[in-house]
Amino acid sequence: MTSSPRFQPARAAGRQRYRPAEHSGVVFDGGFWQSWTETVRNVTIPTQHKRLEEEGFLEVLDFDKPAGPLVRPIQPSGLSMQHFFDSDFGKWIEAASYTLKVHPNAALEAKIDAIVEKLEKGQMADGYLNSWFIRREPDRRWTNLRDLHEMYSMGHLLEGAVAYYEATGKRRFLDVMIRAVDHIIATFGAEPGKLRGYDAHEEIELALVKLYRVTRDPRHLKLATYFVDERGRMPSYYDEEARKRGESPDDYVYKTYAYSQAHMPVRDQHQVVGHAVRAMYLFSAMADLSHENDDPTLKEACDRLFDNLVGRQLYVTGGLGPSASNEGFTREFDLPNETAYAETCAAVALGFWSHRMAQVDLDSKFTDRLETVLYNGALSGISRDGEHYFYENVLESHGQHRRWKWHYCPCCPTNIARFITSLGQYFYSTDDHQLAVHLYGTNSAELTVGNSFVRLIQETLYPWDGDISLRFAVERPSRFQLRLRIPGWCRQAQISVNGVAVDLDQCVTKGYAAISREWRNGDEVRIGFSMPVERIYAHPAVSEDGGRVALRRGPVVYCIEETDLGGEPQRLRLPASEEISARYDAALLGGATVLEGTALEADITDWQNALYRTAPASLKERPFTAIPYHLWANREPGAMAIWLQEV
Ligand code: FUB
Ligand code: ZN
Repeated sequence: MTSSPRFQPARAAGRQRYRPAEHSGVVFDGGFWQSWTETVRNVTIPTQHKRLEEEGFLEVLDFDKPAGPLVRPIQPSGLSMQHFFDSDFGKWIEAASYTLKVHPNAALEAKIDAIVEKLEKGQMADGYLNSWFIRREPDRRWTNLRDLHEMYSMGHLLEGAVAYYEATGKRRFLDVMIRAVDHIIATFGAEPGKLRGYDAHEEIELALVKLYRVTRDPRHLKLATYFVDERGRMPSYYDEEARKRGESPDDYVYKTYAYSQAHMPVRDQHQVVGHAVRAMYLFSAMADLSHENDDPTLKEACDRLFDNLVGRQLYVTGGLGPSASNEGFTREFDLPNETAYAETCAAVALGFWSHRMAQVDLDSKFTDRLETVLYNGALSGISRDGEHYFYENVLESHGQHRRWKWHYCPCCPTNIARFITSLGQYFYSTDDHQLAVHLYGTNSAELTVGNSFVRLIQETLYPWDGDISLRFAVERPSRFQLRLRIPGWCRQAQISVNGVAVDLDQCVTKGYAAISREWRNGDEVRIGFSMPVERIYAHPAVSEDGGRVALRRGPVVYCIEETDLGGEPQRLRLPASEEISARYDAALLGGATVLEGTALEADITDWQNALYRTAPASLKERPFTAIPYHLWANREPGAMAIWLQEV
């Protein structure tokens, strides 16, 4: 076996950092993720392109035609969803490119090339690129960074361009976007004569780091750093910009720049506030920059913010941002279930942030959250058929919630698509001496540890079962340290190497076991994570969940749906002593482990017309089946609940 050029590690800069696996080097050839990745490749990617066409998203690229009527009207903020249509096909190109890298597809490539050709034609001579402003309002470009998403859109195009270049080697799109970045560099910065602004919807920052990792052009890193450092500087650029437009800053629809995490410099922020997706994209860039610039102050800020999110503001599903009014955070411990906004994009972006944190600090507290969103609050955003979606991932429903084919603001479908099509990169990381396994699920992976090429075969029924086999195929004996994440949910773990038990009391640091040895061809590591059904309780300050319990097994959070129960799960009372069992149901939506038990159901038959009475409802036994939350709303519509009353 020789080291293939496809799997060369990216050149490291600054401090040592773990390098995520090349996503294309990890093949899900069985197990849980096989059907999801195939469905996203075969159904989601083509149908999303179809929707983009049908819904007029690609029409915005017809720069040689006069702009047609608006497909999305202007909102009170002055923003139309159409302002950022570029971001949607940017994200779609990114997701499609990840599939292309492993599964070449000339027809798909031609669709992307057609978009790139139009973008190139439409790009202004000075490099500016945004379909809305070029076609509709060229004189208003860069006049409203607070509301109009110009750099957000360019950031997504840039991420798409990097992914397409890495998949195909074609430079055209990348060059278009480098010209757009050159234009931004010429326009924005702290230097005299430049605008001292930054986009209120973060995204360009992390995209620039991705670009920098391809180009190694220090200007790309410097621009990302400038945007992060500038954020929240007072007096606010947005006030100045509003005055220049002849508007009063007081008329800002969202009232506070906390909406955009621009209320104070990022290093001073302690609480996660504002719009959830924006926050997660910003923090992802901060994690990246903490490494690239060897800047511990950004890492410290990220640590504080991460602890605040996880300790006070995160749903049990990994969903985040409870409120629709700001698409984000409200007060700490405010985690309503039925009205949860918990946008799919936000959960996906928490995956991005957690993953980046783990590359600079191998701590399972980060990868635990990556796993939580992966199996719960992000995966719930896409249907089992791969072409229906949730934007809001509520934790409770009375049957009013339905998955949709396309959304008025379809940011989420392409986000979940790019997450799943690049999933391999989240499973493993390496540095010169270590191979870290973050996630479990059947796959075969090709990895580079230092100068050694390693093939790793992971076999498991995870997340339905906690037994995992890792087999090594190495060209020649190779010494490195294997780091294995012990999930935070696991109370009893066993690991052996070639049948010899590993003493976990001696070798676990920050939730990762470390096994150093010379690895030889055929070596096998066996892992056993015990996976009982667990009852989860919320902090007493989460008033919605007082007296209630959620069920979890391994990383998977469960819910009860009306279609299984034959009634509303809100009427169930789960006895504290009730034993709950787990059973694999091969017939359920492609196969899943379900939980079964008997609860008490409040009887409604003897209430006649009374809304209130002096005697409580009588209770009768009711067997129930709970299914993985991510699978809900794939069958008949009906009520659903994660949190159940406990008696
Ligand atoms: O504003 C752009 C995207 O649309 C945001 O990230 C989502 O929350 C949705 O509002
Ligand atoms: Zn979204």
